[in-house]
Amino acid sequence: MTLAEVAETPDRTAPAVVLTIAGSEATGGAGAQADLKTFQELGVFGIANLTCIVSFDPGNSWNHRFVPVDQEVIAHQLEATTAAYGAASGAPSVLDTVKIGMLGSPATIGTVASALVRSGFSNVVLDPVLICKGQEPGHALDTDQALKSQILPLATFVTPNQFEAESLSGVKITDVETLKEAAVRIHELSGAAVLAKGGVRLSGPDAVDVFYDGETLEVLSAPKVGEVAVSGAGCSLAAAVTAELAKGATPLEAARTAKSFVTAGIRNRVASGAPFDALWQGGPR
Ligand code: PXL
Repeated sequence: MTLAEVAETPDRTAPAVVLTIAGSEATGGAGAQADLKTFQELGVFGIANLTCIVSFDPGNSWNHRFVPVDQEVIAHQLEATTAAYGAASGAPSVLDTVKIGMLGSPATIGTVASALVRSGFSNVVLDPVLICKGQEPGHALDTDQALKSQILPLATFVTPNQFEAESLSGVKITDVETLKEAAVRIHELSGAAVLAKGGVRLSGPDAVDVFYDGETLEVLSAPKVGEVAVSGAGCSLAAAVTAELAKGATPLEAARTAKSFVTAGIRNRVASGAPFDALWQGGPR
């Protein structure tokens, strides 16, 4: 349908449009694939612009094999997406909400930061992927630094896991109280709403996350489903926040919906020949 035809169809409601700028994870558990599946389940039109391709190595303890997408190709994807759905596109649903996943290199961070500044999105949800399962903490300090200095200040919502929350806040996280301290500190540094994820990593019977937006401090808690982290949980949580914000939810409502979406997805997780299960976004159905 052309834009002119869309304008002539009175009862048609265009879905909210959302973009993820993220990496591909070949087995489909994490990254852009998890984001797109989450977007579809939550009723928004998802677009993925790829920053890198990750293929786990079954012959080497399932470690990451990481290949960056060429900077020009990243810029071209962002250019095409903005021309089709950005503020000046004339599209019925303007792209106003973006999720940032794995960027992977200082060069990509620079390319994406420039595009974000140009586009002026209202909602920028940052999943600050500093570490993935199987990686050494701090394996790429230049990338961590670039993310903190160039992308974090542009974020309106940030979803760090325990390691990332420690790295961003400088607070050592051992329990819910220190998770709260870290969330408050990250809000003060960034101005963003923060959903700091304790997940299965904090001891106790519940998977506990902390929301803080400068006004409301809320502990989101659900009984743990097993003791092992599931692939795609972090990506899907941030993607669900993104979808809900695009549909008009407040940051706190978006955080609550995302938490229950991810809990249901973990309950219905998918096992494979890999040593970790994958979250199933169709779980809530
Ligand atoms: O879960 C973090 C993550 C994000 N994006 C990509 C990944 C991973 C972890 O494996 O591969 C592309």
